[in-house]
Parts: sequence; structure tokens; C-alpha cells
Amino acid sequence: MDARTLTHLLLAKNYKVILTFRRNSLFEEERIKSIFHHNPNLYLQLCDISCQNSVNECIKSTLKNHNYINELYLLAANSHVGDSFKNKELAIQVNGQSTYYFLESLHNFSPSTRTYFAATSELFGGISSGALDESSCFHPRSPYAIGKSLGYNWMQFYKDTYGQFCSCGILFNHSNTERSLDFFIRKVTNAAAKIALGKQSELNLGNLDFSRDEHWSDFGCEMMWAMLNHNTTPENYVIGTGTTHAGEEYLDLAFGHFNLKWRNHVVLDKSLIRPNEVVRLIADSRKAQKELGWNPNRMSFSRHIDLMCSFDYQLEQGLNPERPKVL
Ligand code: F7E
Repeated sequence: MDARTLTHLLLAKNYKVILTFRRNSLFEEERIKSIFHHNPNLYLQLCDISCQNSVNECIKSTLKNHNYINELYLLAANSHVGDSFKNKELAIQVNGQSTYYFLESLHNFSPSTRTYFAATSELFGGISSGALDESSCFHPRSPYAIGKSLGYNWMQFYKDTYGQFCSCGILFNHSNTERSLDFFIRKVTNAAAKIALGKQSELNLGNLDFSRDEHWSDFGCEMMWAMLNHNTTPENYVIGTGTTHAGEEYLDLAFGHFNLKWRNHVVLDKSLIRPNEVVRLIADSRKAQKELGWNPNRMSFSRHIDLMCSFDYQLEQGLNPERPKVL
């Protein structure tokens, strides 16, 4: 989701964008290029981020073909927190150790490249009831978050030791219509649309006793770019709205959009409950507001859910909705 959203943003800024892909991923070159209207500034580059040799080859061939790499955005991850409990070691490899492969390769071949790492509010583990900022303690509760904490530490290491430009965005939950259907918010908006259309009657969910600070992904991706372009020295930034929404509020708004009552449709599925859960997250993004111009109130949560519901309703009608243009 973030790679797609950021690619739209960078192509609009006339960047040359090189997307990496794995040999064994279900990657359809034509489909990806068509998403970006066959923009001539979009290139695809083979890379297995879990292999140092492959990362080296990717960096070297990108330098050979395009002469320089100004900015590198490390967004590739196994981003489903629940799934990471079933693939613990993979989560460490892909979400954490891959960061080392890229930073070491840049250290050797392109030390002036500015690097962004997608850190996450999952690092905090939700143990504090107050708002979390850049200095709050980490308490990872999932293999996903343990992997991300490793990646975060590699970023600190290359910044402190070799002076590389390494900036971490500690983004709280974020979503748009490009969110995949296995994440709570999209699962809910898509199911509510299907139920409204009579295509489905029940929705299986796990734990609802959580609350999240959720922003529209396009706005968060703008901050990723700002982190690499605003400062002369690299910094880490928390990005979130400073408000938090309970699981039931997501359901009220999404089902309410279609005049439905979620309690008539939601079924508790114990297999979806995680072995460990982050209960409550809320951001203190004052540093990003002050230094990057982050606006935490750009879109209300109800509009956020409405946009996703309208998109899913059209999608489930067999139409081809455009991604919402938001200001
Ligand atoms: O879960 C609960 C689940 O998977 C949200 C990722 O982008 O944000 C995201 O992580 C909550 C959790 O997102 C279902 O237990 C209940 O409490 O949508 P989620 P997440 O775990 O907050 C952070 C910032 C990231 O970095 C991650 O990459 O919803 N929940 N029932 C469920 N969650 C899912 N996925 N599916 C359910 O059926």
C-alpha cells in the first residue's frame, strides 16, 4: 500500500522511481505498470531483500543504469502483524535484517543516498496509556515488531557510525483504498459494502478490544518524502493524528455508512485472535508538526471510513473506482 501510494506521489514530482520485486512473487509487470499509466519514469528491478548478494546486485545495477540513487525508501515488509506469529524468523529476516543488507550496500557503493525506513507504532507495544513520541520506550509484542526494532537499530547504527542519512518514520496505523483486505479497516469496509449489496451476510473478526490512531496513507507518505528532503541532518519522526478509535467505532462507522448494524453480522472467530495484542495506540506528533508541517487534522476519521466504504461499494458492484483524490 505505501509503496503504491508513495510511487504515485514521487511520479507526480517527476521522480524516476525504481520498484524492486522478487523473482517468486506474484508480480505481473504489465499490471503494475498499468497502475501508474505506463509512466516512463517507472522502472522495475529484481531484488530479494532477504539476500545480501541480491541487494548488492540491485544497488549496483541501479547505479549502473541510472547513475545515482538519491533516495531509498525501505517499505518492503511482511506487514501483517497477526501472520508474523506464524512466520517468526521470516519476520525478523524481512522486516529487520534486510535493512542491514541495504545500508551495508549503500555504505559500500552509494554512501550519500538518503534512506527512509518504515518503522511503526507497533514498536511501542501499546503499554503506555498516554500519547507516544520519538523518545517513548519500545516494547515489541510481535515478531513483526521485533523485526522492525532490528531494522530501526540498524538505521541508528549506520547513522551514528558512518554518518549516513538514515531517517525512520514511526508511522501509526494508516490506510487508504489500496490497503489489502486482510487488515482490519479494509476487511470491515469491504465486508460492509458486500453485505449492503447482499453478496455476504457475516463477517468473522478476532479481538475487538483495541484502539488505534489511524491516518490517511497519502498524508503519511508525504511525510516520508519530507523526512528525506526537509532536513540537512536525519531525524526520526512519529506520524499520527493524536486521536484513537476503538475497534467498535470502526464497525459503527463502516456499517453505519450503509445503514446496517454490525452486531447483526459480526461473528467472533477465535482463530483470528493474536497470541499477544497491542491494545491502545495514540501518537504525539508534535515534532513532525513543528519541523515537517505535519497536519494531524487533515481528514476526519468518519470521512476516512466513508471514502473507503464508497470505494468498496463501487468495487463490489464490478465498477473500476478511481483512488480518491484527497487534499
Ligand atoms: O489490526 C484486530 C487486531 O492487522 C488492527 C499494520 O499496517 O498498523 C498495522 O498493524 C487490530 C488488531 O493492523 C481482525 O487484533 C480483529 O488489534 O489491521 P490490523 P495492526 O496490527 O494495527 C501498524 C502500525 C503496522 O505497522 C502494521 O504493518 O484489529 N483485529 N479482527 C483484526 N485484525 C485483522 N488484520 N483481521 C481481523 O480479522
